[in-house]
Amino acid sequence: MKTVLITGATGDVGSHLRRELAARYKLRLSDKRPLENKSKGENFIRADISKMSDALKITRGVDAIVHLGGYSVEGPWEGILQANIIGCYNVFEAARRNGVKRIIFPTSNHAVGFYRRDQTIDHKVYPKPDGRYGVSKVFGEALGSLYADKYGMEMFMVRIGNVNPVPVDKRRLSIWFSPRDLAQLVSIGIDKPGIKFEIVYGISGNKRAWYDNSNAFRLGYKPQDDAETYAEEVLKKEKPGDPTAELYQGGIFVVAEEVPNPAAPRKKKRK
Ligand code: 15L
Repeated sequence: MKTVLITGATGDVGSHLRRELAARYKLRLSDKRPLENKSKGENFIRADISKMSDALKITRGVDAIVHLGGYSVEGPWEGILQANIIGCYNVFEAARRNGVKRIIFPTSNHAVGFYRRDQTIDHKVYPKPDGRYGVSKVFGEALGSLYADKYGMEMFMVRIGNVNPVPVDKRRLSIWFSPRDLAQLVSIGIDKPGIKFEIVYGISGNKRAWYDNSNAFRLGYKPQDDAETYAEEVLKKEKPGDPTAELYQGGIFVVAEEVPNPAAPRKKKRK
């Protein structure tokens, strides 16, 4: 059984993956935050990937890395710089030094969020990030490309839409990614032989998708879910949104200045 490191394991996507992949791999979980609901037998290492020493420690001796750790929404530059630029570099570089070849990097729909919703885009389009967070994901994709070409590492980039048990609004009907489809695509990233550098879209088989996900299908991905099942219910509840945001695939990220990260430690108010 392969040993797989999941960074950012306490987050939303990490928690779904922990559950879905537990029987398939020996998981090593890590995060900056403590793992509160640790089940018996789970192997957790608390680590801050903005420190190279921590990145070296957690990546030692694994067969593959699913690098979820980092800032997961639009936010202030300093946080994104530490977690998504320095942290991502540290994890990729630590993997190289420890001889770990395979990395699954969950990039984001926000790496291409400034494409319009009336466009269908594939894995070859030029990035169009919709904020600082999107830029940090493009950085991860570029670093993955460098490490694949220069060091022969195997990089599987998943531009994730929105992972949720059910789609939550109209925009997410296009980019919804069910937990079991997420697990299937990540497993392809871990197990498929011969990967060099691939970009795929992390979405279910959604009827309203604005991605041409043929690269994922070519690699064997067969989504089991389609957000359309929930469309009627979701659209009934939908309220009109910001008209500019509605034009673009990235939604409110294209207009947001700072969306606070609910996972970040709260600043104390000054008296
Ligand atoms: C993302 O990349 C975020 O990590 C997630 O929190 C959602 O905001 C998602 O995109 C989305 O666009 O719905």
